[in-house]
Amino acid sequence: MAKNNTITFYDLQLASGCTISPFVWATKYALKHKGFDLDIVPGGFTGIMERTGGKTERLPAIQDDGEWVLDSWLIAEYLDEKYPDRPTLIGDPSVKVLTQAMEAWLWKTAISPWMTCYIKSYRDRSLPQDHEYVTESRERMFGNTMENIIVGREDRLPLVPPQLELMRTTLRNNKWFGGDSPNYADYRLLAVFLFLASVADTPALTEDDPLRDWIDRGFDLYGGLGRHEGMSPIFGLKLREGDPEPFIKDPAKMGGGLASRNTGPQSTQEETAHLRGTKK
Ligand SMILES: N[C@@H](CCC(=O)N[C@@H](CS)C(=O)NCC(=O)O)C(=O)O
Repeated sequence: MAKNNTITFYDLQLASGCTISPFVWATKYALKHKGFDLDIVPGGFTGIMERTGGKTERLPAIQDDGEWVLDSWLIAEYLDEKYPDRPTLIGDPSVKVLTQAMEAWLWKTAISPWMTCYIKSYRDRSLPQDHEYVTESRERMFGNTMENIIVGREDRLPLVPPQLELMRTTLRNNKWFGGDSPNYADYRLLAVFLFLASVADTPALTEDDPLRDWIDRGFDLYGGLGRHEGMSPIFGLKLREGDPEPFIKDPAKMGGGLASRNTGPQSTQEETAHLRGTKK
């Protein structure tokens, strides 16, 4: 049982002290959701084994009254199991399955291209003692130099926002992915945008992106947990001629039956008239 309501949290930070990893961000939110105070063990990419006494090479990790728990998903499950009387993170097993599906999609759609745009600032913002490791490990991962990886990013950045319509459609009809209040699904997905804000040296989303409402509400949670001074604005992407529309502006193009509820002919007659060609 957490002593003094406090759980030891092994952070993965940039030089500014801001958390970088999406896994670590999601865990920070999960602990706050459960109402815990965090005893933060600071640090970056190098020295994780030393900081954790040889327990892990990867973060996040927590220690709850001496008990170690590793891995962001296992930590969330542990918290729900150990503290069932506190607000639920996952609840029904389908939340985990669907969130993992959504997250896999979002990583492929957004984190992958963003990594190729922000890898250099990711390294430049890391702790000085991490620079060499981050440079070498990430250049090995990409098979290219940091400087080369980011070439052409102004052409790639505008291609990402139009791909995020799935999230916009969902949030048009729901306040949170958790429904009326946020749950672990929100934290896993918000973590991608928190990661973005921790490394973005130029904005990735347009000022008027409808995702902004959910992102801002998410960053503001728990006393502004996602508002660290080391983070950068993610809205303000300037589009150039020929760039694709960043999001669907006409709700009529969103595929009626999916998002609307059939409450009788009244609710469908306009669409029916359109289908039958009898619309006046
Ligand atoms: N499955 C693990 C993944 C953890 C993980 O890969 N963490 C990365 C941070 S993004 C890490 O610790 N990297 C250390 C390194 O790059 O050396 C989880 O969900 O916690």
